[in-house]
Amino acid sequence: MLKPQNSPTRELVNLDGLYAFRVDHEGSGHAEKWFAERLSTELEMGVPGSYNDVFTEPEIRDHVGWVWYQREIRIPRGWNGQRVNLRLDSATHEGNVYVNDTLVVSHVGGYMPFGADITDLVTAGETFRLTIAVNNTLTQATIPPGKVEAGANGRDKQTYLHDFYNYSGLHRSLWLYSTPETTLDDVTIVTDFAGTAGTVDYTLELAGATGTEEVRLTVLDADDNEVAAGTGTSGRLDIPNVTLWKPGAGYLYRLLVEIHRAGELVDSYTENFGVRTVAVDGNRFLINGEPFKFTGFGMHEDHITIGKAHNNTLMVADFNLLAWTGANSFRTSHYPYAEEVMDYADRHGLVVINETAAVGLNNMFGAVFGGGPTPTYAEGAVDAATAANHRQAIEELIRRDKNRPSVAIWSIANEPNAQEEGARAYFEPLATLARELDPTRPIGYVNVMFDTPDKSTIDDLFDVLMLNRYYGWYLQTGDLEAAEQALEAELRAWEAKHGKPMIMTEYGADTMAGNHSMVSAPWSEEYQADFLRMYHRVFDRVESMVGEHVWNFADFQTSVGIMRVDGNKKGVFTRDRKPKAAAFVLRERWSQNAESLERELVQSLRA
Ligand code: BDP
Repeated sequence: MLKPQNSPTRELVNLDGLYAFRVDHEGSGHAEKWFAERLSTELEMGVPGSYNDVFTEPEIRDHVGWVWYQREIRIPRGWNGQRVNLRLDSATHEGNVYVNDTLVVSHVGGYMPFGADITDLVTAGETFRLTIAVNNTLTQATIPPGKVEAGANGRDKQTYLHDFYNYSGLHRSLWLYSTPETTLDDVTIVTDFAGTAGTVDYTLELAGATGTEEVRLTVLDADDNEVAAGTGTSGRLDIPNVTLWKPGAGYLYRLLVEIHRAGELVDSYTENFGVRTVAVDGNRFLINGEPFKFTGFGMHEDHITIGKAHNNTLMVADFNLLAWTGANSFRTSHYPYAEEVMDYADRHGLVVINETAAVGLNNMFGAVFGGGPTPTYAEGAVDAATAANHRQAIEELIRRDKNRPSVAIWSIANEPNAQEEGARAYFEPLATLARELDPTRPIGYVNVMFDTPDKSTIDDLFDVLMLNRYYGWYLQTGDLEAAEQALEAELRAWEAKHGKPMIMTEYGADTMAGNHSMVSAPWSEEYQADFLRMYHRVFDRVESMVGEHVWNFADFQTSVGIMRVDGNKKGVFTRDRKPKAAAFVLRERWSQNAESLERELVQSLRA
């Protein structure tokens, strides 16, 4: 689904704001048709926002099941004769959307946009009642998976095999938009270059076409100059003297698609793109044919009070901290991020490892989070139902983000069980699917510390090896000498087995900001700094290491447990974005990189 936009033929109305809000404690809202009348409630909730930290009652914070949002919406008067559409940028994790009494769309999966054409149910100039029911339940079939049990207090209790808190609600923007009867439905752009000549292969899908349309394409550069033009629903456009999209210099072109019929413009849509290539060559990761080393973080969409809501100001602040450290990339751990985040990365030349929400497909974590290890790939655990939702997660992510130059790798799962029988049968079709959907980008999955080279059975299915390792934290706690040896030994074993580029997608130590130690004891700022320095020494000795993403950019909220004190404290910044000592270690190591990127940017601007 294309991201809605204003254009000469389309109008866009943002529906963010305050909504009437009701928690469905009894799970009776659908049967009682809460959508059919004004929501009986005094509560209000802001959109976008996670509701969990907004109310004072534990019954709301840890509610498992449905909550309801409602608001009156007026359709602009001028929209007569246009298609009228709704779009939710996400509903975590399941949404039912009603226009007056009618269910117009249901969607499962908490981090993807969805919507509906509501033309037949509304009238231009008049209002309708928009009701959205959102369910945060995670089951063995959902992505990510979880389990619901009866709690001793009579309420349901949600558990899951990932540590970040299950923030819930409408985390991203809602939109009302008009489209013409004949419209651009999808566009796919693949770029390449040879010397100074750039090429743009495009394929369009139209909806409501009569066959008499003429499609015109124009490529505009960043200064609005026309640099290429063509016609037809698929083809190749040539850009002479192309400016490449590069890490640190996110040069964007725009593809303007115009559909004409009988001399009249019926639809107009603009898609941004960058000209660049990504590839794996032996143990190197190449962007535009040049070796690239990832520096940056695994992150979370997580902020005080608003939880997982997208907020543009907080996003810009986070990106400025990233730039300050010299980071050139990040991973959307452990779910797809808001489209505004991806747009920013495209514009500013950040390289993204784009991850699905498939986190916690690993019952070995039962031993860590309580409950004891049970088989992962089994009926009622990770099974055909999980696989179906996992397929959908991959399809939707690639469809949403396929034209983004920032996306360099698709990560189809975080720390799944890769050693148990069943792992290969589960992952082989998913890897094939990702390749079919996007033959242009390397794919990978993120490997957990239990799945050492002697145990893991799925790595050859992927182009890059992404490792999360905690030597010196969960293993050899406090003993960085032993950790250094163990880390190097494992990386060398991987290098021998795999031969492909390796990225450390997580390495980090929990650190209480303000806690200091002469002897560099775990939880102190000194230990976190020494821990990172140790990893960097090892990375610099192992040739196939092409990336380092520290876990985590900032402290983040988690579910309760004996392993966490008010959340995960592996942040290099605190949850309110103050630097720990480790931030300066990274800035020192990566700023060399930042300076060279800056030089490159200045050169490319001069050229
Ligand atoms: C890894 C997970 C990550 C956790 C991290 C940790 O990928 O989500 O937050 O460990 O324990 O297993 O801090």
